[in-house]
Amino acid sequence: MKGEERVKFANLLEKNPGIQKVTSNVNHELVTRRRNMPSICKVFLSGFTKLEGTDEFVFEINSEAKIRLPDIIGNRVQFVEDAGSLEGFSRNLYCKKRNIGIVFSGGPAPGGHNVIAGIYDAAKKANHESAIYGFLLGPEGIVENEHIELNGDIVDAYRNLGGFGMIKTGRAKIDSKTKMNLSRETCKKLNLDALVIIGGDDSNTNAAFLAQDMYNDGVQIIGVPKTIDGDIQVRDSKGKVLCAISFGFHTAALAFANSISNLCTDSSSDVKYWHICKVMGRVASHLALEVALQTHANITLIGEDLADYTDLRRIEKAIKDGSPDYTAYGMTLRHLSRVICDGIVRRAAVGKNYGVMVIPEGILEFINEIQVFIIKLNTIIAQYNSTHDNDFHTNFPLLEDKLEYLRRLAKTSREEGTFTIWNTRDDDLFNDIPAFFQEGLLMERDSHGNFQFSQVETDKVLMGLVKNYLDILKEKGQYKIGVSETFYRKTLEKSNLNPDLLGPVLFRNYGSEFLIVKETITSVKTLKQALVKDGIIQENDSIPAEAEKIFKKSIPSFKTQVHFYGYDGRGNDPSGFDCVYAYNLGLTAFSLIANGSTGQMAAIKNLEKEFDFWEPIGIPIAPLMHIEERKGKPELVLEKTLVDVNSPCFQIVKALREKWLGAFPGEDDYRRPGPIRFVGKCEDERPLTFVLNELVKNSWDLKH
Ligand code: FBP
Repeated sequence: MKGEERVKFANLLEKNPGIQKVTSNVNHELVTRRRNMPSICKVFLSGFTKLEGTDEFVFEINSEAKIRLPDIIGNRVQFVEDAGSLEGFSRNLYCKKRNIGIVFSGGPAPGGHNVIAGIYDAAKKANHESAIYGFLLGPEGIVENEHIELNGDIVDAYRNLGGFGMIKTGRAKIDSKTKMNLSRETCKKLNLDALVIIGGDDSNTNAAFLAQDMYNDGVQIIGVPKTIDGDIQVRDSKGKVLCAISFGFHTAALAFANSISNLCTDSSSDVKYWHICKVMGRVASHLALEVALQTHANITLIGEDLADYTDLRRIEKAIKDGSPDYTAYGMTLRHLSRVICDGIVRRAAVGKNYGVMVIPEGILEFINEIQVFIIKLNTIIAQYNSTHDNDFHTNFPLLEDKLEYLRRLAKTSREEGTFTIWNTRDDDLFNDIPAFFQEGLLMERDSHGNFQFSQVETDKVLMGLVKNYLDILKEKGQYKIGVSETFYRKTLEKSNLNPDLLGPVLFRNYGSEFLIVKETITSVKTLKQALVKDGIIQENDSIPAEAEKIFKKSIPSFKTQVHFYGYDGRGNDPSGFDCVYAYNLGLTAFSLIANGSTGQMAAIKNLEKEFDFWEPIGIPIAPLMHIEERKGKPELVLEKTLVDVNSPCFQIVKALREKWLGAFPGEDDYRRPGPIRFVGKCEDERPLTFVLNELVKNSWDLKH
C-alpha cells in the first residue's frame, strides 16, 4: 500500500465510528457479559451472614491427617445463614477492614473471574476500605510476593468472562519449608487477614497445609473448588453430597459437546471419517461422560468402566487350570482395541463406515499394564531425583539416554538377582511399545508429581492398535461395508442381471436390508472364484462389472481425523450455570472469612437442584485428605472423585450405548446441545449427569 493510501485508511479508522465499532474488541456479547449481575443465593440478600456448624456429616479421618493438620482436622461442615441485622461488636467484626489475597492455581476453568468478583463485591460491601490483592501467575506469586491490588475497573472488566486472565495462573506448589516461610512473609508484608486459593485437588491440599501453617499467625486460608475435570466432588462417608461438582466443568463439557456434536453432523453427512476426539480430564472421565450424554457420540470410552471390567472367560479358564489369572481383572490395551473394532465393524456392516468416538485424556491410567508403567516410572524418577544433584530429565535429556538408564537398572536386577522395581521383563515390555509413547511415559511429571496425560498422544497409542486389528479383520473378510439392498438391486437390474441369482453367491445375509459380502470373498480373485464355483460365470469369463462394483463398494478403508478438546473449552466464557455458581462461591468464601473460618472450602450444596435450593456452605478440607503415591512417595492429598460406575447416570449411559453406537440401519441418535450463549435459554442449565442422578433418585424416593 502506498503511503497516501495508508494515511487515508488511518484517518478512516480514527474518524469513522461505524468502522471503529466493527473493528473494536468490545462487542455486544462482551458488553452484555460484563454488565450482567449473576443471581445470588437468598442468604446473601440481607447483607450479613453467620455460620452454623453441623455434625450431620461424617468423615473417615486419616490418621496421618490428624497428626499433620491438628488445628483444622476438627473443623465441621458449616452452613452459611442469614444473620439478620448485625449490631455492635459482631457488626464491627464482620465489617472490619480486611486485606484479602486471592490466587488462581492450576489450569484455568470458566467462572474463575466471578469467584474473584463475588469476593470483591462482598468484601467491599462489608467495608469499602478493605483491600483485595490478586497474586500473579499462581502460587509462585505468593512465594515471590508478586501481586496487584484489585479495583472496581479491573474486576468489572472480567465479570462473567472466561480464563484466568485477570491475575493469570500457574502450577507451582508451595511444598517446602522455604516456600512456606516465604509465603508467610508475603502474608505478613501485606498484612493479610485471609488468603483464598482457587484451585483443584492439589491446590486445596496446599490450602489445608497453609491453613495449618498459618493457624497461629491468624491468616485464614479458604479453598474454592475449581477444575474443568469435575473430579472435586465431596460426599461424606455416608454418601451425602456436599459439593456435586467444581466450577468450570459445565462450561468445558458443553463447549466440547458443541464441537463434537458438529463433528457428528459432519461425519454423518460426508460419511467417510471416524472422528477420534480426545477430551480433557487428567484422570477421571467425568467430562467424557457428560459429553456422551450431550452428544450421543457413537462410542465413548469411560476409564473407570474399563478398570471395572472382568474377563469372565479368563476367570473360567483360571478356575479350570487351578491357578489365578490376575490379568482377568481390568482391561488391557489390546482388549480395548478389540472392543472398539467390534463397534466399528458392526457399524460398517450397516453401511456406516464413519462415526464419532470420544476418548478421555486420562484413559491410560485405567489400563492395567500402562498404570503399572506409570507408577514404576514415577518411583524411579523420584528416587533418582532424591539421590542426585541434577534431576532425571536434565541428566538424561534424550529418550535413548533414559532407556539406557532403565536398561542398566534391569541389568543390575538380573546380575544381582535382587527384586527391584525395574526388571528384565519390564524392560522387554517397555521396549515393545512405540518410541513416541515411551517418550510420553517418561516425560517430566508436573510440580505435584502428576503424570501429564495432556502431553501424551493417547489416541495415537490406542488407534494404532485399532488400525492394526482392523487390517487383520479386513484380511479375514470380517470388516466389510454393508451394501444397501436397494442399491444392489438397482445396480444389477440396470444391466439386466438377476439380483436373486447373484445375491446368495455374493452375500452372507442375502435378504437383509444391508448386504454383507461373504468372508471368503476378500479380493477380485476370490470374487471370481466364488462366481465360477457357483456357476454364475465360466473360468474364462470376466467378472460382471456390476458384481465387481458392488464388491469394491464393500471394501472399507478406515479413515480418521483426530481432535483434542481441552484448552479450547477450558478457555470458553462461562455458561450461565458457571457464572452464577462461581459468583456465589466468591460470596461464600467471603462469608467464611468474615465469620472467622480457616481450612475450609467454599461450596454450594444442592447444586443439582433448582437455584432456589442452593445452600452455601463451608466444607472442612483436612478430613477429606487421604494417602496417595506422588513422586514415588506416599503423600497426604485431597482425594479425587472418579466416575462412579454404579451411579444411576452411568448405568443409564451404559444402557443407551447400543442405541448410540447406531449399528442398525437408519439415522444415528445424535443430540445437538448447541453453543453456549449467554443470553436466552439455549443451553442445558446444569450438567446432565446431575439431572439424571437426581431424576433417578427422586423416582426411587417416590417408590419407597
Ligand atoms: P486442573 O486440575 O489444574 O484444573 O487442570 C486440569 C487440566 O485442564 C486437565 O484436564 C489437563 O490434563 C491439564 O489441566 C492440562 O495441564 P496443562 O495446562 O499444564 O497443560
